Amino acid sequence: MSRPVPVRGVIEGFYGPPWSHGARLDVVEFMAERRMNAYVYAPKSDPKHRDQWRDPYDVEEAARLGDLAAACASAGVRFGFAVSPGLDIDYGADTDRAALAAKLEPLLERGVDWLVVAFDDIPNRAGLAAEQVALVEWLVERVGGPRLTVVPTEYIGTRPSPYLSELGAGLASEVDVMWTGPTVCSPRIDGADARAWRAALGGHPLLLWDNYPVNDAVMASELHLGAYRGRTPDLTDEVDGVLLNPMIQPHASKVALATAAEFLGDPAGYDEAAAWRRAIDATAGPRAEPFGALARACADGPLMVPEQLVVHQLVGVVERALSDPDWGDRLEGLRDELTLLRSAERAYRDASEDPLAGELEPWLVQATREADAGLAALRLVQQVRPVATRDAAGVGRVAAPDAESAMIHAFAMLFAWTGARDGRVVVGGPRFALHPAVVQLDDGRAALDVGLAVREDASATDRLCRTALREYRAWTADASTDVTVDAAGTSVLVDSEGGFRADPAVAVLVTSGGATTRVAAPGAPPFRDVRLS
Ligand code: LTM
Repeated sequence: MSRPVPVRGVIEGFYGPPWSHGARLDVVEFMAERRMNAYVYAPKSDPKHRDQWRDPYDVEEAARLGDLAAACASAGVRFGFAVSPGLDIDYGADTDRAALAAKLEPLLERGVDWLVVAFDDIPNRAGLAAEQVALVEWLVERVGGPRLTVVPTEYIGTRPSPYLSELGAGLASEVDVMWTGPTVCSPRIDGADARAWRAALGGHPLLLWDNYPVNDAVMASELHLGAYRGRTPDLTDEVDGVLLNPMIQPHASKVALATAAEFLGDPAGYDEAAAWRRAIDATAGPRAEPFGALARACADGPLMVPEQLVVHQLVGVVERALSDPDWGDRLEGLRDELTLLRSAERAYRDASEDPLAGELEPWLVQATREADAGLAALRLVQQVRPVATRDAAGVGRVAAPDAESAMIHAFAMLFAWTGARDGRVVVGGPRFALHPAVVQLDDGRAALDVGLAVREDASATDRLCRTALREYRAWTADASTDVTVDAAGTSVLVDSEGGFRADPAVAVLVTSGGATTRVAAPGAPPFRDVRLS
């Protein structure tokens, strides 16, 4: 039996420019509308959260945090404040303990009742767990009532380790502990993973720090616009909370947040595809259609391999249709998807009032480049095939491939492809992308999972351009100028201008060299074609 996860929300815990105050308020409202109930302030790049954790917030900063806490409270969202002192704290030193207390007390006075002490992303060493335990014990005594959550230094995996045993045994049983799943950005997490992790820690309440859709550090070239996925309903029975670490782009993060809200509120009833459509509508409003095309082209990331992208699947359809006389029909799905993708940049061009416009800009520019290259590749595929147009009466015009026109299209594709390959952000699958895939070895030590960490040569555009070039090269080996038209087994007369007439009820087969195209009446190739004008 899976139940709604009790604590569900966001931990703003990424590296990179922290969100603006306005964006935080907007996301909190968006979350609350979807019955998410927790927000933790933990931006790694707020110096006073981590690098200079001892420095108190000034009056203005403290007021803004107070305002955020109040906004959370009035929206029914629990506000947590995180401090990350592990880079240089002397755990036992009275001065550092006093600095920590001085840092937290003004927040407690403003009503903050959830503190998160984060010890992630610091070097591990023998004795560290005991020192962290002693500090947290002191903090529990010092601050009393507030709920305390610890992000341990080892926060990934499913296996025991000396650090985890010592930490779990030492922490007071009510202190909850965070975990990111089997790896940092975990593609799959299930109930057994959570049970194993809790056992490694001796049974503390468990909060999943879910690193999706986060795109910081090595992932900054990716925009994770896919739906929340890869978490099984039985996971939700094993954790006390799930907090998503969002992207550097707050508004674009709403796609993941909205879908996660649906899953976490009703894990067994989650319909990923329907939730994704709703999330795209809610995120993009009047621009949902072009934004949806961008989302489909940017849905890959740690939770989804690029080969599952719609564009990759449609390239597969084209590849399988290359020797099919109906290649034109099979190509239309990809043509339409790329045309829509290409329209996205235009849709956001005069949209300075829409905060998504600025966030999406590099990806919109790249989407245009990828779509241009992909469409040029499809046009080249058409150029090395015979084509015909027919009207409703069956009157038509036919053309064989033309060497000059085919070469012009080959060059056009190469230029467009160069433009796409010069881009630095990922749309339609990465040419080279990294994910921080730290995992546990059997003995609990940390290691990199190279298979998860590196994604190479997974661009749908590259795949399509290579296919088109292979087709062009194959045509050059057998570049016939002849063209024949066949209607139900009977050869049709073609005049010197390429004109012909055949029974409109019959689809004709147009053949040149080794390629054949079926053309109904009325009918035309997928792209306007100079050979027919
Ligand atoms: O995940 C945790 C606990 N810590 C950091 C996050 O701050 C960071 O955003 C993610 C993704 O890069 N990886 C981490 O290790």
